[in-house]
Amino acid sequence: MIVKRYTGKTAEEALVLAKWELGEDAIILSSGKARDRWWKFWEQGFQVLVATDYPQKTPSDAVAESSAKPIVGHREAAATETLNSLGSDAAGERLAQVLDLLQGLDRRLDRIEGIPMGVGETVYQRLLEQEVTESWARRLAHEAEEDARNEPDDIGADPVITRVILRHLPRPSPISLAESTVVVVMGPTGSGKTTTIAKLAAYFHLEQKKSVLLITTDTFRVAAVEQIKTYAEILGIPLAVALRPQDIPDLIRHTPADVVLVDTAGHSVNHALSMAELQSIVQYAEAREVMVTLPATMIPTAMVETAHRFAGDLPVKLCLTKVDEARHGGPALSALLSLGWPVAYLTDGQGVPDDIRVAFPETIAQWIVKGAL
Ligand SMILES: Nc1nc2c(ncn2[C@@H]2O[C@H](COP(=O)(O)OP(=O)(O)OP(=O)(O)O)[C@@H](O)[C@H]2O)c(=O)[nH]1
Ligand SMILES: [Mg+2]
Repeated sequence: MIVKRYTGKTAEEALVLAKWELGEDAIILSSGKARDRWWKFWEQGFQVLVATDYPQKTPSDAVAESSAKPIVGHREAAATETLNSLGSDAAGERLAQVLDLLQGLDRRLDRIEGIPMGVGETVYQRLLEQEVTESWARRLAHEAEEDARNEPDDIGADPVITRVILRHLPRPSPISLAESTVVVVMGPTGSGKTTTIAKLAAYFHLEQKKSVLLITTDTFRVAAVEQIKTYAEILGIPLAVALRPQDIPDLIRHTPADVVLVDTAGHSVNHALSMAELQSIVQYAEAREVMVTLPATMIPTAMVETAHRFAGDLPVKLCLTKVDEARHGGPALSALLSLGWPVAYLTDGQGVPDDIRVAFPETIAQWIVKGAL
């Protein structure tokens, strides 16, 4: 007896394939939706499990058959045999028992097939441990499995994880100082906008020896101006306060600088008016760059939605903040992979100016592989 599984886009297609290969006498043991194996998650369709019986024949039967129907004789005989055996109660019962047994075997085989194997399994488990989302862990594990198939040597899980992550993350896009640059920084409340601006101001002013102007539009929060004023004074750079977005062009004209960093008030993405004001700040500032600060402590779905709400139609770059506070890198990685937007910086502490770095994909991959930056 032969038992085989056939899959097709439709049940008919699977059945035609089965009948074509095993003949009309093939018996359908089970049918249904193709099972969703973890490494073939894109596969959809139907499957049929089919059995056919090639009976033992006596030499005289074989000679008689071969002279009558030389090509399809054995199938005809099998069909007759099956019908005959079904005609007898005892034989029919035996056949039913055999089929039951085979179905049981098939289920066990399925369970074995469903367990991820080899490199793919290791990568999958490691990514889940780092709280990468299930769908990204599966996708990256599948790629690792594919790579391993084309690669004779076992290079170990860490390089494989690094490679599949690097394949998806864009190159970093730190602020470019090719010409005079205005950067508007926006993001959720307390996400680290002002602190990140202070870190960047220190870097451009102290290390790159550039002239820097800070503009704050955050006149809502008590002590917001004081906070950024303190940084400006320590760094010895000018600070201007814009009471309305319309004031920004004059402020920039009044104090020209190589880099203008515009701070904004923290907003909830649910506040439509605030979102509209942010858009207007970007327009009046004629910003060359818009950067959205996203804490790495957020859950991936919230990060993706928040980024979209702040960006609106603008092309923005991301700054991943509070990396040091995140339990694992997986949620942030998953969000970055889903967004596919350029990432400029990672910040990993409250220290100004030290706790900021360019978001090299290698650094993010290392965060996942080693569990820390
Ligand atoms: N651990 C950690 N804390 C950070 C980081 N960046 C900022 N913070 C802290 O987060 C808190 C909020 O930072 P701010 O820079 O004031 O955040 P903000 O987005 O300007 O806040 P609002 O203007 O109120 O919306 C402060 O206590 C910062 O010191 C970081 O990378 N890691
Ligand atoms: Mg602030």
